[in-house]
Amino acid sequence: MVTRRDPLVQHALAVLIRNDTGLFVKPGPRVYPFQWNWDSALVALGLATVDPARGRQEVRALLSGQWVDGMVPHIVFHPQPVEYSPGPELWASADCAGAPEVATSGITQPPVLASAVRALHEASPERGFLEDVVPALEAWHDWLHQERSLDGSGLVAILHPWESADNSPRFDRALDRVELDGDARFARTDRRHVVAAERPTDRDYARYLAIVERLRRIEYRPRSLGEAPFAYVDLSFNAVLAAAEDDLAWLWSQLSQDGARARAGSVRLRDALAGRWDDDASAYRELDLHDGEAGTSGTIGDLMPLYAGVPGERLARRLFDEALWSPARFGPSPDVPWAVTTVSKASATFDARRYWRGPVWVNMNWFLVRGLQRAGLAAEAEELRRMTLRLVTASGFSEYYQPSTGEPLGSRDFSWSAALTLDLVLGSR
Ligand code: 2M8
Repeated sequence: MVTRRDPLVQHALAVLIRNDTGLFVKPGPRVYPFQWNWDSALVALGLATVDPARGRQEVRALLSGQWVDGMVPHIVFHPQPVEYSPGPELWASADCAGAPEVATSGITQPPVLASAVRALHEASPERGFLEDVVPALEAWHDWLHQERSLDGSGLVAILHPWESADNSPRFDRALDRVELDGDARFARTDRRHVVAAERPTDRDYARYLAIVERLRRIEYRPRSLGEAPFAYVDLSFNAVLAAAEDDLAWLWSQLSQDGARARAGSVRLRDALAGRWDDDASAYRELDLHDGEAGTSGTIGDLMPLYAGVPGERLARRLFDEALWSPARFGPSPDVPWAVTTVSKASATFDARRYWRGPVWVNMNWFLVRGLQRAGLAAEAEELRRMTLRLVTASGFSEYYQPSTGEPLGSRDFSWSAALTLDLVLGSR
């Protein structure tokens, strides 16, 4: 049995302690100095295995940035003595109705938080904590369905690549349509810490900022999805939401309440995700709202409904054999032994070094391990879990990894890589 004294566990804990500002855990020591939404949720989830009290603090710090309408923002800019650009001035949240006192961004991120709160409660139940945070989670999920719903199908749209795996090639076509207002000038602090070849290009950044500019003029709340310059049905976001709705319904049950909206939300969303299965591709299809029906994107997003338990065992096995673990697509092959690549090796956009465009990420592997377990593919889940642990043992807790060599890329000492290792080693699910 692995215990807290295991060297990998000790190393992971040391990374989280070093990135702890006292109020929240930074995603990485230098590139990301503020509180990011799904980073903190995954950190809290990992901390459930070793320090649930610290995990609860992480959740409370993130929820201090919640907007009056329920949105939990993608970044909470708790004041920090650092230079970071584009920072709070880009978002100007103080000028928006319903923004909290602390500066935040105006968009959100995949809602992992309810799943983290469930993990914390299972590890160490504390009713008072649930009474405080469950209504806040309910308000956030409800906001997603009100503001971002696609024709009441249960699916929700993201309005910015920063709401998911931002630099993924699945967003390229939608980003190409974003018009720039003349010569965009902007400062980027990210490339002081990470080499340019591992980060988004300036061309992408100009478009990220143009979307923010346009959304800011309408206080980040378009009257319809059609009014937004970018609107995309990201399967990762929706799969995370489906799983989180289940966990939220479970949390309500712990408070002896019904959680009917969350339960119904999860059923609708799962049905809608199931309807996006593409039998020829053995994967799911994403949807660019400004472009109509798109096929599979050739990225790991096409596999993510697995995390939410959408495919049954038979379909999950096909997805595993023909996509996730296929040597020609996302799985290990003689030249590219590390999996799961974030882009299919068969795709022309595959890039082994650039952020979200090919490298292996620990959070994606974690989602897929849990999904394989949910589908009853225990041996396959174990294979991926062990590969992920071999990778972090060999290369440390990096933000992402070169899939041919395992070389660490992006930020070193990355918090969610450390936190999810704790869950993969010590967690029960
Ligand atoms: C990345 O996003 C930030 C902007 O929000 C960036 O590129 O600088 C993404 O990987 C995002 O998913 C993640 O939450 C964030 C912090 O780790 O970094």
